[in-house]
Amino acid sequence: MSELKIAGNPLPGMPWEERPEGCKNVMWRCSANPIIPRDLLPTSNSIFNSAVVPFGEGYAGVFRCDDTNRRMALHVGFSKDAVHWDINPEKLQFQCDIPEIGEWVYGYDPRVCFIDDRYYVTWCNGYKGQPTIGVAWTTDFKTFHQVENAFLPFNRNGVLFPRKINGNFAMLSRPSDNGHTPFGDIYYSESPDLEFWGRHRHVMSPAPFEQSAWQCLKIGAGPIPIETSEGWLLFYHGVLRSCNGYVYAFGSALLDLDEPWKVKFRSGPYLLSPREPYECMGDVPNVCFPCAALHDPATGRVAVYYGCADTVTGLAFGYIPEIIEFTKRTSII
Ligand code: BMA
Repeated sequence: MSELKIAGNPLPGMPWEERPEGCKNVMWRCSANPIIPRDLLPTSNSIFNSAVVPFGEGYAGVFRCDDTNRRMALHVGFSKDAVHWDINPEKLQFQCDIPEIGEWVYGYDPRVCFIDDRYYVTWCNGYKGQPTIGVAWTTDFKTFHQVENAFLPFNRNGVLFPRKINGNFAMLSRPSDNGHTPFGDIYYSESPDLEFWGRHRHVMSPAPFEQSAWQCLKIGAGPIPIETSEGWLLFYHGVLRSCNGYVYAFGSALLDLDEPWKVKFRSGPYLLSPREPYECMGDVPNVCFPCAALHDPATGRVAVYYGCADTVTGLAFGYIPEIIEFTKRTSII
């Protein structure tokens, strides 16, 4: 482990707090949680399941802001410190040359991924009212160019890898249905041009409940995977169905670098599960839903952004080497 290599640009100014005294957990919550309140915008009912990246001298992001009609929309935001955000009250409007694809229905749970020279946004996009994976790119977070939907409905949790694999764009996704899907495996697909997707591979299924119950109903990729010499570090959410409804927690996996559909290790215990009031109370109680991470390769620090109870946004910290060690030590594979 001492020779662990972590890819990525230096990010010494990223949000960070040391592990609180007495805390024995692998990841811990930011003391300022929830860092984004539900009503930051005059018209927002909730701001959660959102994506942030380093941009210019600071940070930019694409945020899921449901309005007080309870319509799901995406908004652009900027920040100097990645903790305090200015979110544009106007919703994000994509430019699209394909009229049928550009017809906005709804959008939610965005991810943002920098590849080569631009930022790609993927999100759950309503196409004729059914969920699939929308794709767009931007260089300036002002103009967003929407391209073809990646997959047929029904699909959610489309997460790009931060570099091409085998010469192709690569994406994880979670085929689903049009409701509150009570099943779900993670799949991998490749595309030479971000338009035609194929080479679909199965990555992983929910875990047997007697082995790891928090992830026994369905699973879905979270933030953009982080490249390390031990494999791609993937944070993913898992769902348990209790007598009170679904419970969303998250854990970690290590995927093979060249064949990322091969899972090398997968954590048995969760890293974070709803227990704070803002994770347990809200529009959908008991949800910790990670969609983005910032990390600094030199220090190994990682900050994970996660939606809390489908209402507000929280931040959790950890050290990548410790998370990798935990993933291997507790692996159910
Ligand atoms: C999923 C998505 C997420 C949400 C979660 C819990 O199906 O809708 O946006 O956080 O359910 O409600």
